[in-house]
Amino acid sequence: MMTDTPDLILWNPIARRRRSPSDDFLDNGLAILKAFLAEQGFEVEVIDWARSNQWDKMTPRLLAVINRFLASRLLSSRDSQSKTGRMVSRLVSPLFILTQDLMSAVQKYFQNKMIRELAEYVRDSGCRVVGIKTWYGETYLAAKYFARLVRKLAPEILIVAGGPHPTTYREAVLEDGVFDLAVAGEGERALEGILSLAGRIQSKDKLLNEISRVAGLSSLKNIIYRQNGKVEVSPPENTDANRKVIPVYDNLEGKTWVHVIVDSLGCPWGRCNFCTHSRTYRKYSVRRPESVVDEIEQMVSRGIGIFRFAGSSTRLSHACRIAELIEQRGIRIFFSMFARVESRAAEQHVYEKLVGSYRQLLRSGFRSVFLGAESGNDTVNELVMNKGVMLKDIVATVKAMREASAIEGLPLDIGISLIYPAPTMGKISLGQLKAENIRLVEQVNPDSVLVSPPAPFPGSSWFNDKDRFGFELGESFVRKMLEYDYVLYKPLFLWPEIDMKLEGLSLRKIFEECGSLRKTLEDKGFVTEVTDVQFLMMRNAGYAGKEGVLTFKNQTQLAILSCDYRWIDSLQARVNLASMAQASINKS
Ligand code: B12
Repeated sequence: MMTDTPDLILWNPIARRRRSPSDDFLDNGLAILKAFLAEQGFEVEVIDWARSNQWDKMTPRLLAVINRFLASRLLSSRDSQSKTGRMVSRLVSPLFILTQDLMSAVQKYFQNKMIRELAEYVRDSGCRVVGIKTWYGETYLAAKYFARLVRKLAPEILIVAGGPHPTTYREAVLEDGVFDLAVAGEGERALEGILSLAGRIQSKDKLLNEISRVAGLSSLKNIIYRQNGKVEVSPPENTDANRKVIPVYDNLEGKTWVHVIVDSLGCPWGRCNFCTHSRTYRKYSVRRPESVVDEIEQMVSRGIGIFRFAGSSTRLSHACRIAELIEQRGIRIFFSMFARVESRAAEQHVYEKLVGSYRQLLRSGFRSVFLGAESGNDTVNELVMNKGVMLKDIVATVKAMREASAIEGLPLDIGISLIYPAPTMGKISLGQLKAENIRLVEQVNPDSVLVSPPAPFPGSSWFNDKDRFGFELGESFVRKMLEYDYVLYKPLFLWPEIDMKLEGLSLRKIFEECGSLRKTLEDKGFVTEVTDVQFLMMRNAGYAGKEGVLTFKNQTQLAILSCDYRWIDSLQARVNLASMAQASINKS
């Protein structure tokens, strides 16, 4: 920790247990804020808890080992059809729930203790402003607990919430009075403005009044603030990916050495009915390929050789320009990204161009990709999703990727995501939608399928036009969503209900339906719920083929269920070695 008084402490909270082996990637967002603010003369201390050793600190080893033993029995009996298997499951289940409850209680104790110590540290640091990166569920609860403590221990410190949550949920983040301010979207210039004012104005009340006044005049953008008892949002900043600075990582301990690189902000399509990314970034802005590749080179010189593009949906022509430069400069890295299904991909000339583009990407180190397919039914894709692509486009895009991979002789893991169940708007039955989703998966034969339940996020068309899409949202919906913990692998009966229905289905029914599609696909031999970043991790750690994916998935599931993270920790160590080795190839 620091010796000088920081102007700002930025904290990244975590949930009590891991959600995924990729939870502790290097946090580019916080590192960008630190680098940008340092350029403006501010001292920033980043306290990033998303580190493997931090989860270990909250988890009693012995209990985790017992948990792992029970979880492995449960998982193997779940897959067994025999009478003995069912009996084992019946005997082990209550024991497992007991050890899980005990684990949660112990973790909560340690988490609260650590948060209390952090609040004391912040109080004693002399800083005037503390910022919290806020995410879903338990992480959000942790952020609120910390904010309450800071309020009590150091009432003059300004508490600012930022990151994905206020970006999505906006005014709702300030509604219960825990945070003083919030920032929606990019935090660089909003924090610069806040820190400049904090340097001039000593009392917190006066500071808050001044920030609200300036935000009210639109001189400070992206600010969520209170004025006259109401929560207001100042106008959004113009999106410009070229203003991004190169992040500074000052502590790599317990992190996975994969650098998430801003290639673009926003989405080139920006019209999907379920999505809010176009609200976060008002327009699609691409970062100059030279800047992207300069940043890649800098990271490589620091020993990082694996990358993930941050774009919500990187435009293919832009990705190709970056790939071309990577090739020209002779840089050897691996990377993954989200890509968009190409409209009219089935037309011969578009298809051929696609194959060429993906060949170029593969040569520059592209190794895994995720595509939003959303559904296998064209009416749903058009009316419900407004994705701008059809079934034949999805099939042809994946085919082009496979062909490119075969021609270059380079591997590519392809994942597609589906939203199921989805609004049907009376056009099709749920059974038919499910069948068509299965047909789509069979046709494209992806390496992984991500099946997500529908969520009407505030700001999306699904939310704004909920009646038309068949959503019933209660008064507490947004509040509950803020704290909702969407954790894969959690047994269905443990999911709390929320005030939401889709075409008459309660949330639990929605999850049940979603799980049933996942199960059908798994029974048919498809891998589900493995993401592009997880492919990057496992392949670099030496897990090859479908066998490797299944080992990775089983081990991850076991580790996450039991909180015995030794396997994930060793995976991280192998990924880090691979990242370093890849980076070092570039030196010779
Ligand atoms: C790449 C990515 C990842 C990567 C790396 C994340 C990372 N380095 O931050 C991986 C795969 C690890 C990941 C993991 C997760 N992700 Co993710 N991820 C993204 C993605 C695609 C890009 C993020 C990015 O790099 N943006 C660019 C950087 C520069 O922006 P940024 O980090 O948001 O930071 C800026 C602002 O948010 C703000 N800011 C950030 N922190 C703070 C703090 C303060 C105080 C202030 C004022 C401002 C501020 O300023 C920063 C600079 O401009 C986004 C979707 C998207 N396109 O934005 C989803 C997204 C952020 N992820 C999401 C989720 C849910 C997750 C997971 C919880 C998934 C899970 N495992 O269950 C985990 C959480 C990881 C964790 N640390 O706990 C959600 C967040 C939703 C929410 N409201 O919480 C998003 C929006 C995707 C979605 N569902 O639409 N993710």
